[in-house]
Amino acid sequence: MYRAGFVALIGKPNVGKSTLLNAIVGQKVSIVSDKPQTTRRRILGIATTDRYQICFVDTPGVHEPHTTLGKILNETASQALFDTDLILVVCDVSKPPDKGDESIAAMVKNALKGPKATPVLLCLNKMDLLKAHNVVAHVEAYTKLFGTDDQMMTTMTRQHNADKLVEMIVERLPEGDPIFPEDEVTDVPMRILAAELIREKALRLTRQEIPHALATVVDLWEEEPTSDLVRITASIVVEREGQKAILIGKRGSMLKQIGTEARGEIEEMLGKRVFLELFVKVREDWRQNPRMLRDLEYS
Ligand SMILES: Nc1nc2c(ncn2[C@@H]2O[C@H](COP(=O)(O)OP(=O)(O)OP(=O)(O)O)[C@@H](O)[C@H]2O)c(=O)[nH]1
Ligand SMILES: [Mg+2]
Repeated sequence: MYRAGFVALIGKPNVGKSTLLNAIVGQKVSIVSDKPQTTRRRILGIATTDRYQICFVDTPGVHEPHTTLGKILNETASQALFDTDLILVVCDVSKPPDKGDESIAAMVKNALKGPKATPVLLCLNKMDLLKAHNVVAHVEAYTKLFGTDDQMMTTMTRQHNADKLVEMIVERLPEGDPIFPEDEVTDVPMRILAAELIREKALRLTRQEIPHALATVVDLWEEEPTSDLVRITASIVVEREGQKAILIGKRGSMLKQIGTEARGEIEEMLGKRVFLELFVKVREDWRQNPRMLRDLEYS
């Protein structure tokens, strides 16, 4: 019997939700970085086989919000818990649960108040960083906090136990036909995926205090009718001149590298040649500005 359904991914920032989604979908649909709050929108990632279709909904990591953007991110995450077939809570098992995990447990509990008995499954990730003497205590603490013994320990960066986790997910999905066409992997428009890939490269290549203050947007997307060339103009938005200087780098070297790496992945994604032009703009306090957040399509 075919099984298909939606799986909401929920957890603190940086625990590996997007890594999990990409690993199981088998393609990068959600960007990954070692900085918290990498995911900023709801991202659908679809894994289809001849037995099942898992429709993952990746969400921003739930955190204590300090900005309007932060509040929008948390809201996006909590909405995903309603109207889903399974809640997959991702935790960093190398550390014991903290206040952040407690507030996620409260969110999950709240979402389960409705008439639908949505199953909850725990993915205890970053097993590679878990010390042997902490295994029992951490596993017990997480299963107790979320009120379920249904868990799988994983190392998603190496796809360790990913197949076992998939089987546990599939067992909990409703029987039914595929929801999306089998060749579809996401509902995120190419233009936004391209902007996200640029943001990923910028996050990865820059250090310092840039991450939260960085956004990317595609301003222009032109497909040449006579060739397979796509012309893309995009902006990287930061909050301060100092951040702009870091992103541009010495004689433009940083921006050039971001552009080269992003272009390579965008070309791969589109199967077309890409001409990518990048600009860096300073918009003070864009994370607090509802209009800017709308322009960036975060709300
Ligand atoms: N050691 C280790 N690192 C991991 C594992 N899974 C993910 N990571 C790393 O953890 C970091 C965060 O991964 P993401 O997938 O972006 O985390 P996220 O939960 O989506 O984060 P947000 O989008 O910010 O909420 C990246 O540097 C990953 O490479 C794992 O199993 N072990
Ligand atoms: Mg993420």
